[in-house]
Amino acid sequence: MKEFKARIYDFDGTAKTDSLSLEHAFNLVHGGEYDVILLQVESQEGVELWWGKHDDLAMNGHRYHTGIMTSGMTLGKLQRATNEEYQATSELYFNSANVVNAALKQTPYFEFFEQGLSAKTLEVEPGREMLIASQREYPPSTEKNFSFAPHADSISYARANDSWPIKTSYPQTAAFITVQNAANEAGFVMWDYLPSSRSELDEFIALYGKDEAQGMEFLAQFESMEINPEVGELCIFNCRKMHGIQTCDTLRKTIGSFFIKQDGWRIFD
Ligand SMILES: O=C(O)CCC(=O)C(=O)O
Repeated sequence: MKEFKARIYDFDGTAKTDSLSLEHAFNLVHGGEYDVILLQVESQEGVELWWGKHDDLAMNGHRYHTGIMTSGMTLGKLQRATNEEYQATSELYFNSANVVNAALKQTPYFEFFEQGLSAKTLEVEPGREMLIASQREYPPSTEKNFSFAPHADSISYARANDSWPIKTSYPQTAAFITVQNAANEAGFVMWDYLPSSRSELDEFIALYGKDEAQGMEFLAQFESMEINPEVGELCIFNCRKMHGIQTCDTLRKTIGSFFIKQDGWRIFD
């Protein structure tokens, strides 16, 4: 199994270096031994090729959050839909996944996870395949703290709880590859705080939306770490813990997905 240069992080601030296969790194994060591992998986030129292959898909840009654009409608947007919005939003999500997944399966990004993790796509209901991945663009921003505000991701956290088919609270891992860094090297920040439900997460989002300083004060009670992945590094992390992307002063680009284990690794976004 191919191994990559790894930087392994802990909330105590230490970073260990090692050499790990993709699956070993994923198992360490998914099993809760570490919260963040960076793997140097591609060169700068290589990663631009990965990005270019996604660009060829010519997917429409979606504004997911104020500070981040994604290449397709991601799960985050579907999960924020209310009961009233769910039907229309889910049609858009699954239809667009249906259209782009065939092309995404030919990308070096997907092939990398297919080879290293034997990752398969995830069907939440028969015939309803989730999107594999998205390109993310962070345009230059003047936000005080974050381009992508602190949040946490769990496949079970839908607002339209009655309609969303996944109720199981799975351990969930995320990964993104950095294609281009912002000039100020805006970091990835993680807090040692795992909201226990969609409503607990929504309480934080409401607090942060109303008064960012109070939101930051709330998070300050938890240990945190700031990590600066380099271009070509894959950041593998426990996405159920709060995390965010600091304000980017120039364009930042990543490609990323989420993963759960259900009869092997499943990739979705
Ligand atoms: O792609 C990135 O920059 C990280 C995005 C993120 O926070 C996430 O996937 O939850």
